[in-house]
Amino acid sequence: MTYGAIAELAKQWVEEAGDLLRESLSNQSLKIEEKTNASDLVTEMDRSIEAFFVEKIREHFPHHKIFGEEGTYDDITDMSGFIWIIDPIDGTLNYVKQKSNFCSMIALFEDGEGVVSFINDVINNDIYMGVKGHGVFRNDDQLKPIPDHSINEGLIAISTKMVTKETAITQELVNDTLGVRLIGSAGLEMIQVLTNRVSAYVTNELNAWDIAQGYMMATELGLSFTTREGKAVNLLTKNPIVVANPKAHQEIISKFMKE
Ligand code: 2AM
Ligand code: CA
Repeated sequence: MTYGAIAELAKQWVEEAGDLLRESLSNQSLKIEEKTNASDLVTEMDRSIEAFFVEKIREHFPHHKIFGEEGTYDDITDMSGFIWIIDPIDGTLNYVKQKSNFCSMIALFEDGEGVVSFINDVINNDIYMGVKGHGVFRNDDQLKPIPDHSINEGLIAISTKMVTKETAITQELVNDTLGVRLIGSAGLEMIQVLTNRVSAYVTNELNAWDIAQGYMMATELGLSFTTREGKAVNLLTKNPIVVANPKAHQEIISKFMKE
């Protein structure tokens, strides 16, 4: 099956999951539990959307491996072969508190390289899709390449933990830009960079399911996506990341290397 054919099939699953998520917003008795702390939540929808994707993948691609936030871990010790990475709801705290600003994401990697990827901006009903060799799309529109520019010409997005735990470098970074924007969903923050609404996204350590989908799309669009040390992302561990156009990316990495 070509990457395009896989994407066509997976797009139907992503659309169906988006419908289920929109319908769930009117559920008054949604079950919510804390994971590690009061700001780290999981709902019955995180679990059921992951189960939905897992069922579809197993049905169509029984030999592919799966790595999902809510507990689907096949025996994955390296990135060889086909691996699906799932974040059923990215920004669960927003899903619960705001009923907006969350997304649903899946990506397929082949031998460590992202080949098909989806980020569904559920409330805006915008599905972002990356297909290796074909580009990145918002619904039917292809995203344009982003002109190289300095961080002082644009906005920066950062993860919330950088504000509370890394104040000095965060202040320095923000002072060099036109301003800072925070959403609280890594997927939607990466979309901001992919659509050139912010120039860069910088984070503390995030898991594979938070970044894999944006990583695939950013790479396809010619953006730089690395750890804060400028090293290649390793999806088998957590990574603090910088994603930006190559010029802004280099400026940000230089700041981290001076720390
Ligand atoms: P999630 O909603 O899928 O958990 C919020 O700043 C961003 O960080 C979201 O993308 C959120 O994803 C992620 N996140 C929340 N808690 C986290 C944790 N303990 N470790 C890593 N990422 C986390
Ligand atoms: Ca999640």
